[in-house]
Amino acid sequence: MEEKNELMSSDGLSPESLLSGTSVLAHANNLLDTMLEFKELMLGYSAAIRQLRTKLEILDTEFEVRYRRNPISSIQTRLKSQTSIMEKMRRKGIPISRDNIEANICDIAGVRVICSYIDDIYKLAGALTEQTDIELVAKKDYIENPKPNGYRSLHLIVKVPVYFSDSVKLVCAEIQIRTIAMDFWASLEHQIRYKQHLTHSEEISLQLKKSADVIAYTDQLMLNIRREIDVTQPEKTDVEQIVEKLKRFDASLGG
Ligand code: 0O2
Repeated sequence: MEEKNELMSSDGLSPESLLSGTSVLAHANNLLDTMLEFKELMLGYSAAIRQLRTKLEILDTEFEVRYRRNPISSIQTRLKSQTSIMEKMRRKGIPISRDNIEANICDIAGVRVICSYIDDIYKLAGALTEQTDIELVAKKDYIENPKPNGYRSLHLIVKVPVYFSDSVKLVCAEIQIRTIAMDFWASLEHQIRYKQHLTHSEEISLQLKKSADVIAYTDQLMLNIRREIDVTQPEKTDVEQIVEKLKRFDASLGG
């Protein structure tokens, strides 16, 4: 009897029962239930990404029709991988469960918006978070307060409603909004930091910080140039105004 107990697995199943068809099927069934629960969780995040992308694209089109200018250069989205989610939970020392993941990880749904100018970032962030169905949970302004390494970007944690056939769920998402120049810096810095798995030497950190400062200066310069052009536009003739309106009419409405 004692010998048999030693051979039992921690959940009380003997090797014989583990090998029996019914037990294997029961385990497979439980495993699939867990996997499907995870799939449903990710369905909400993936839907939130789609909702946010649509909202942002509508704002961009509105700008194009009204002002003949696109504030958004591109939108990138990503669903955090299962491995990254587990790794983040482990780092935070939180036991893994659906509820804990939902309550503690806000960036499973990630949307990155790349803008042309710094003022576009704030216009978009304002227009999006003022929408009545969007709840702003947190805002980190790394443009006003850049990270010590030079990282600049506006981060918003929002909740967006996702409608299913039988329920509505408020789903959390992280939106990073930055200029093309800020994105250029962040992408290369990310590659250098993560791909090479190196801690920067002080010299490299200094150079990265210096290049971030140059980029911030350039962003400001480009914004000043655009504003100067905006205010020094000569008065348009009647014909020019008609051509301008026709161009706005020609703007693609997407969809
Ligand atoms: P990935 O693969 O881009 O998702 P959190 O860890 O999110 O709970 P934290 O660290 O305060 O809390 O979040 P924060 O500061 O808002 O930054 C989260 C994300 O911003 C990162 O996600 C990066 O995408 C980006 N980020 C922040 N700091 C830097 C930086 O110094 N350089 C670069 N290139 N990106 C940065 P992940 O999860 O690290 O990676």
